[in-house]
Amino acid sequence: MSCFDCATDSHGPILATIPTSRGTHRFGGPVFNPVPRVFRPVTALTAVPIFSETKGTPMTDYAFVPYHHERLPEGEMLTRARRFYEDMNRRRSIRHFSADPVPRELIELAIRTAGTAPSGANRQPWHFVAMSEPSIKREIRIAAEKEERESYEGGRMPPDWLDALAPLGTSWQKPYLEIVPWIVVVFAELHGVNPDGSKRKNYYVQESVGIACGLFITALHNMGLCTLTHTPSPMGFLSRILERPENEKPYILFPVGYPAGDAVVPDIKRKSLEDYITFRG
Ligand code: IYR
Repeated sequence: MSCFDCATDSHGPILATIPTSRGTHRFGGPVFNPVPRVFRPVTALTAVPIFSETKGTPMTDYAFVPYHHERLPEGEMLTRARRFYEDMNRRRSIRHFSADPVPRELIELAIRTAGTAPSGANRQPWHFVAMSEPSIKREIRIAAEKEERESYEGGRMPPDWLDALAPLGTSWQKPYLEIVPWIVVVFAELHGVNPDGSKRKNYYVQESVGIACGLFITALHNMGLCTLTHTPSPMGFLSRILERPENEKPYILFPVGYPAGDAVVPDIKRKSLEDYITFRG
């Protein structure tokens, strides 16, 4: 697979020609593969002919617009890159939160940022539920702890897993779920639904949602908030409590807020660069 954004093996002429629901290419090009499509992007209304990377074959109904990019002097690139790395390197997963309120707009901006993630065929297969009501946070805590207790103490987690977690001091107890001002649950949209109710395929769902979550975490850290990537297992209770449709699967739960005044984190080290990098050329 060579192109993540369009999820095709190549941009060759057959895949590059997208038929219209009328069976003819709207720009008068040849129709190689006239499969009717129910879903049409809104931009089809304003589309101009676009040509593939290879041979000038019309390949899409999307309008292509200039990409505006500000090229920075190399010195400034380095300064920004170092500053950003140093700041990101201060990020830690937090398990002790303050109850101090966090404005809703900040949560919204973090979710907006997550929504800028690249995704397979631009399907953007994610849904974010952000909640601050004490009653629902309590309901989630109770349900998460029930599952986690079964995992930690009921034999669902094998001994090697428990051993791996022991130095981090995690347990089935998740009081922070009631303390934090916000819980954000991310759902992966396994498939879309066409207007006629039929399924619309999504592509690279796990990768796409994972990248969106990475951007969410980065955005929170950048705005001075903390979170934890929490994956109570199994997470089916989140679909039920948050009333999400069957085509969405809970992916990660993020408690979001400020750290407690006395928050501690384990003194763990990141791998050194040499351990996870290979340069060639
Ligand atoms: N979901 C459990 C267990 C857990 C698993 C991993 I892998 C961690 O890095 C941390 C915890 C929990 O949240 O406690």
